[in-house]
Amino acid sequence: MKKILLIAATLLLTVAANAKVVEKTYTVRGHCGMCKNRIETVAKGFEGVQEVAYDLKAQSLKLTYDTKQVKPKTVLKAIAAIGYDADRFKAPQEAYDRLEGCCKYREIEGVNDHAHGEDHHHHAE
Ligand SMILES: [Cu+2]
Repeated sequence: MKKILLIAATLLLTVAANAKVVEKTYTVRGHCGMCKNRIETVAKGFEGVQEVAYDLKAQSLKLTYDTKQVKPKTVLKAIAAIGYDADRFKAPQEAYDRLEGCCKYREIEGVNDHAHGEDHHHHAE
């Protein structure tokens, strides 16, 4: 029993000492200042997220976060849930439909470059 407690204590200390802040950038779709606000507000709401910066022109979200407290996956999923495609998480159609007209980034192109046409599939029927 004593040994188990010792191991548990050692693990706890190791975890506390390993708090690690990293900065990463993800592709997040958006179209106007309102999108920027909403995306940043959601991201900031997570404990462990220290800084957020959404770049409308680059369609990218920079996250500065503590890897021990939060996973970027969680943040990106929450952003997708309010209507914005975030990295590999695509916003559900119903969430996208609730966006204001000025935010409909799937219909209004222009911020993006068209070089990578990943969404331009043609259906035979
Ligand atoms: Cu918008």
